[in-house]
Amino acid sequence: MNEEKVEKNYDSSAIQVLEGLEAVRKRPGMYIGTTDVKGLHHLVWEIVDNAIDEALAGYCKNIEVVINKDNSITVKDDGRGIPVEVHPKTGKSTVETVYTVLHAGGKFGGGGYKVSGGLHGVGASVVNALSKWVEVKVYKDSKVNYIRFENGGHTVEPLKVIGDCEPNRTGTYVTFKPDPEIFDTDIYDYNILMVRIRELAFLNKGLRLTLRDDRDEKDTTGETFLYEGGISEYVKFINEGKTPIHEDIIHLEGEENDVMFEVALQYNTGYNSNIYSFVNNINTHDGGTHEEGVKRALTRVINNYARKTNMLKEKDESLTGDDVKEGITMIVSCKHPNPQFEGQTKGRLGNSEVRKLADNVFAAGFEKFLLENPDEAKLIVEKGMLACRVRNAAKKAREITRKSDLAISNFYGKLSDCKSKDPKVSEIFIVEGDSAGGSAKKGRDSMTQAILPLRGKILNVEKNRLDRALGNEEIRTIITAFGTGIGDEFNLDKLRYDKIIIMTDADVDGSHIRVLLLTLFYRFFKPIVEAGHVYAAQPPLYRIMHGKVRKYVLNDDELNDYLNSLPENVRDRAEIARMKGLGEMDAEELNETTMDIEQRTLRKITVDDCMAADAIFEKLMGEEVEPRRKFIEENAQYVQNLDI
Ligand code: 0RA
Repeated sequence: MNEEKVEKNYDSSAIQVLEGLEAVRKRPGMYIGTTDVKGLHHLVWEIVDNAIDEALAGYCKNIEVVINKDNSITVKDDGRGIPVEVHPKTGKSTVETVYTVLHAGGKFGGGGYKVSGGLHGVGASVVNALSKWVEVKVYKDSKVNYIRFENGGHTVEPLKVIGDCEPNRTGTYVTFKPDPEIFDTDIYDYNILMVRIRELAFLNKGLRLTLRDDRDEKDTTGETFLYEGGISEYVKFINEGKTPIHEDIIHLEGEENDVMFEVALQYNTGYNSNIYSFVNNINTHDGGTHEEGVKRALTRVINNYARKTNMLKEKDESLTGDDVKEGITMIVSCKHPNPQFEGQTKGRLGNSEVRKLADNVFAAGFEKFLLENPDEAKLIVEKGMLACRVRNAAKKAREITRKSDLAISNFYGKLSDCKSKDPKVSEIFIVEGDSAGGSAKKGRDSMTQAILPLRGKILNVEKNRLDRALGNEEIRTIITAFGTGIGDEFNLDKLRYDKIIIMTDADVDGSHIRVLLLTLFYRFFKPIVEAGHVYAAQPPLYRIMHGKVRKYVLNDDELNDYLNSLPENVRDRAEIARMKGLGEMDAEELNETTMDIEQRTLRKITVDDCMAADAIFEKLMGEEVEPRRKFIEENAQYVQNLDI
């Protein structure tokens, strides 16, 4: 609308005001994005944002959102109250102006430090335009002021005093009912509101936000969100259920020229990164200068520290941004009086001065943390170094598997595939040794069970680095058999088997192979493990024979239980044999005890199992033979436990 005219002529301004709101009703999408559930909830955020602005200006401590019985929404704040006096430009009260003049919020609202505002940032007048009715109550100067609009922003009751209030009570209460003619749905979703309100509480420390659902008779008090720790508590919340590698959350903040910047982070034992950044409480999905500044500083500071402490040697390559990101949970939040949003969806912060502020604040604080907490620092650096090694090994593996292009005949010579091509019913047994492999082939259900025997030479792998192990033909066969590819090309959907079953003996050689396989899975096929496709077969430890009965049991407890269940005269004559290995069983026995879907027990392998194996593998790769031997002997029990 043309503001020059507004100033000159109040009557024509009234007409233009309605034309403005009418434009919003004609094309709601232009103002609030959509008219679906998302748009419906967007109205709430427009009103809540105004209250948050008042909080950021330092005048409001409590915001309450109520879903009323009729799916109207009330937002109450205890700020100064929207000004009620006549506005010089419109000749109407400022409240009415704010609610009826498009884009008036910022200009008429008294300027100040407006940092919030949704993607569209259009404010109260748009909510009014898209509502069946709106009521605003302003508490200030001991008076309760009231105004009501209907049917897309027509003022039906101009601002008037409807009562008195306590002298120190101030605030703004807004209730609106979205117009069902505009929106596809008029039902508010508690969870959508709760998640964002909780997020706003994390992002604005010390601000109390309450959500109450009056449609729900059981909800009498609502849920209150108040986080004195702000984004630190957000990090803690995200890391719930994960295992942190350092106890204290690192929380750093700084300010320059009215730009406020803060970051909170904590590493966990996982390998995913959870990095969320915000500008003026809005999630910047595509990052931007605030996030870049932190990431750049994070990478630089960790590398400098690792070099200084000689964890990274001169010959070692530096860690990349991706390396130091594994297992990190981080919230970056910036409050900027004049943010520039860039990109297709405006999800990227463009202001270049923020990069430097973020870098400076983060680098100084994070370096201090590393120096003061050497134990934690070591864990963080080691985590990055492991990621770096895995990245390089994966790269090598890709080169090798691509180069060798595994001869198909050779591949099928080793693998006895199942007839079914349906991954949902297919399984592959990775079996230690040719003789067990032979029995497994004879004893299997060839429709659904594939057998891949591994020969002895795989045992030598501890002398090699993992990348060289990937040059090993047996291992390449595994990779080819899975069908998923590796590294960047990995695709879980292409996995050819629902179950990958490791079948090895419970001795040192068997442990060895298990450690190698689990390490391999951990480093190259994590998603397969995570999706629960990897299992360990559980061959029996004892065979008990009496009369015509042959019974197999998995361990000593089961043996004792079984023997105790027999009558004494039978028990005394029972023959107990300790099974030495898979090779000892014939095809029928192997099927019956270990492979048959109806009778066997499988143990699901977890990522934690693989991580433990990976740690052992690191030790096994050592150069000297004697400590390695010793280690295997000492840990044989533990290594076996991986499988029990
Ligand atoms: C500008 C100036 C004043 C208050 C506000 C804006 C204000 C706006 C909103 C919107 C929702 N809640 C709000 N609370 C306050 C201060 C006016 C004065 O000093 O009296």
